Amino acid sequence: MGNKKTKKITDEMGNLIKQLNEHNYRYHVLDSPAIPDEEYDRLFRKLKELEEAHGHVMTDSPTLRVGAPPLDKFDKVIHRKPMLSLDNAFSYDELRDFDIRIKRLLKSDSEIMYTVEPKYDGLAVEISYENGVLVRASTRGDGNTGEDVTLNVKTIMSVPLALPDDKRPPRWIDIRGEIFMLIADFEELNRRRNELGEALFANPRNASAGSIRQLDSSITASRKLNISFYGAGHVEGLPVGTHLELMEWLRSNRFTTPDIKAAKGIEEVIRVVGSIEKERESLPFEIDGAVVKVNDIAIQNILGEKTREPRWAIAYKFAAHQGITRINDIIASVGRIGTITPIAILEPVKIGGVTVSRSTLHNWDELDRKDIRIGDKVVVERAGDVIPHVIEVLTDERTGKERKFKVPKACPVCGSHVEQEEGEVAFRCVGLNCPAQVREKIRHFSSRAAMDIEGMGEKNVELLSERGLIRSFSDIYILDKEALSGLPRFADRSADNLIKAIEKSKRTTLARFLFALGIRHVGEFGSKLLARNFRELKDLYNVDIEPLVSIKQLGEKTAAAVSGFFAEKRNIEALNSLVAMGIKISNPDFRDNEDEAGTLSGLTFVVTGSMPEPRNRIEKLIEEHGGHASSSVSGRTDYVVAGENPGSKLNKARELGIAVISYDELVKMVEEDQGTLF
Ligand code: D41
Repeated sequence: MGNKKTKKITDEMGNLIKQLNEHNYRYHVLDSPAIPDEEYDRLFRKLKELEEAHGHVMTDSPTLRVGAPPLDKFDKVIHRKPMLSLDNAFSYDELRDFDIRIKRLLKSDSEIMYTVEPKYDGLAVEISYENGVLVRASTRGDGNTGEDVTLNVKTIMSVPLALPDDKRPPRWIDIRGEIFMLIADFEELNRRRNELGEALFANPRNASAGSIRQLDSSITASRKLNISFYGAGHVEGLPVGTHLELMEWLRSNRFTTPDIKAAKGIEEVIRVVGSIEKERESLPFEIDGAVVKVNDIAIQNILGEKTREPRWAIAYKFAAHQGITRINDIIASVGRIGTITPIAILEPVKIGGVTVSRSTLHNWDELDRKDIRIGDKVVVERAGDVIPHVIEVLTDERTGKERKFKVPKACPVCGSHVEQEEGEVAFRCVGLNCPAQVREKIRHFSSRAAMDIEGMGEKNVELLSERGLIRSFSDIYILDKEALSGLPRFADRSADNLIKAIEKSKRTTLARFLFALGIRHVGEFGSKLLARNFRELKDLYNVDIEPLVSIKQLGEKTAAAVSGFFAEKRNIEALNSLVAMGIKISNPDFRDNEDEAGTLSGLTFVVTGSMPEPRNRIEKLIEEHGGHASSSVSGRTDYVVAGENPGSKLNKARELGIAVISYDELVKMVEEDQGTLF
C-alpha cells in the first residue's frame, strides 16, 4: 500500500476515533449526548471495518474497550507508590483533633486550607497513563500489590483511553479513583440475577468489586460501572501545587471527579461534612463518609505519612447503613403477578436513622444459600431508599432453636396451590381470584385483545378495587349504575358506557376468554391453539398434561401452566361463577378433525422482505389457512417467507436451518387447500 493511501486511512480512523471519544465523553461523563445511539453505532461499525480491513488499531480506539479474550488469571501489579489507606474519624471532635495534630506538626496557628469530598463506597483502583496513553489499570489490593485489571477498566466508558491530544501529557501519571455502581443499576442487576436464579450481590460495592474482578472482560462490560477519581500516585511531568489543582487538571482531561469543596479551617470543614451527610440519602450512589485533605501538596509532603496512612488526610465516617438484629419470623408474601417471596420480620432496629422491621429475602434459593433461619441473628443493610436486606447470618450466635422455613404449598393469601416452573427459582400462586393479584389480572382480563371492556383501564380498575367494588372476576358483571354512581371518575355517561361495554363483553370466544384469564405463558397464540383443540371451556377442567403437550406448538411450560391452572378447584369455582353471570363463549376456532384444519395448520410463518401484497394481507392468508404468522424468527418458526431485501430475519432463518420459501410457494401451498373452516 502506498504511503499516501496509508496516511489517508490513518487520518480517517483518527478522525472517527476523535468523534467517537468525544461522543463517549459527552454521553458518559457530561451526561449530555449530542447524537442518537444509532449514529454512534454507525460510526463505531465504520471504524471497526476500517480496522479490520487494514489490520491496524490505534491506541485510543474505542474498539479496544470490548472484545478481548478471557484471562486465566490476573497478573500482579506493584504500585509505584503504595496506595495508602485512610485514617478514620467518627465524630466532629475527632476531626478537631486531626486539625490540632496538623497545626502542632506544622508549628503553626494559622487556619489550614482543606478540601472536603464525598467518600464513595466502592473499590479503589489505579490507572497509569504513559505519555498520555492508558497503559495499565490495577486494583488497590493490599496497597502495595494489586491485580492487573486493565482490560476490565477499559470497558468503563467514562475512563479515557488517552488524554486529549491538544495538551502536552505528563510523561507518566498514576491516577487513583474509586469504582462504584449507581444504586439503581445495582438493583436492576440483582433483579436480573434473581430472575436467572443467580446469587445476588449484597450491595453496590460488592457488585462493583465482583464486576471488576472478572476474568472475562465482556462480563465487566455488561455491568454499569462508574469511577470517581480522587488523587494521584507516581507522577512525572505534571506540576500541580494543590489537591484542588490536581482535581481541576483531572476534570480538564475528562476524568470524572467527586464534588469537591475548599474549606478554610476545621469548623468550615465540619459544616461541609454536615452538608454532605445531609445529601447522602438523595444521592444516586452510596457514600460512606467524607474525605478531608490538606489542600497544599507542599504541606502534605511536610506532614508525610504513618505506616499506612497519610497524616494530611482523614475520612469522616457516616453511621453505617448496617445493623445487627434478630429474625423473629419469616413470612411468604405474594406479589402483583403471583410471585411468592420470603420476607423476614425483624426485631425492629435503627439503621441510619430509620427503623427497619422487615427485610426482603429475595427468593427461596437465596434463603437456602445463606441458610437463613427463623431466630437467627443477622446483619441487615439499608442502602439509600432501597428495601433493607439481610447480608449475613451470624451463625456463631446460633442456639440450636432456630427453625428453617419452607416454601408454602398453598398461597398465603388465597390458599390456591403454588407452582414452581422448571428452571425457575420463583414460586407462583395459580389462583385466578387471588386478592394479591386480582387487580393486575382484571386489568389484563379487560384489555382489548382479551375481553375488550372499554373503560376498565388501570386507573378505573384501581379505583373500583379500592372501593371494594371488584374483588373477583365475577364482580365485574355485578357492577351496575347504582354501584358506580358517586364515584369520582364516573359521571353519568361514563358509567353508562362502562356498563354497556361490560354487557357487550359477555359474548366472547373461547380463545379470547382463555387469553383473558392470564394463565402464565398463555398468550394470544397459545389461547388460539387451545381453542382449536378443546371444544368448550369445561373440556379443559382438570385437564392432564398429556393431551396438552401433544398439541403441536404448545410448549411444555405452557402445557404445565394450563394443567396447573385448571387443577386448582378455586379456579374452577371462579370460572363457574363467571359463566353463571351470563358469559356466552362460542368457539369458532375449534377443529375436531385436523384434516379440515387448513393446509397450514400447526405451522408458523414469518414474512419478511418486500412482498407483492401488503404484509398484513399475507399474514391474514396464512391465518385463514390455519397457520400462524409471527414477527420474529425463532426455533418455533417453520417457514420464512422471504421477498426482496429480507434483512436479518433471513440470516437468522439460515442460522437455525429454517425452510425459506417465496411468496409464490406460499400461494401454492394454500391453493392445495380444500377449503377451510373460515
Ligand atoms: O471516594 C473515596 N472513596 C476516596 C478514597 C476519596 N475521595 N479520597 C481518597 N483519598 C485517599 C488518599 C488521601 C490516601 C489519597 C480515598 C482513598 N485514599 C482510599 N480509597 C481506598 C483506600 C484509600
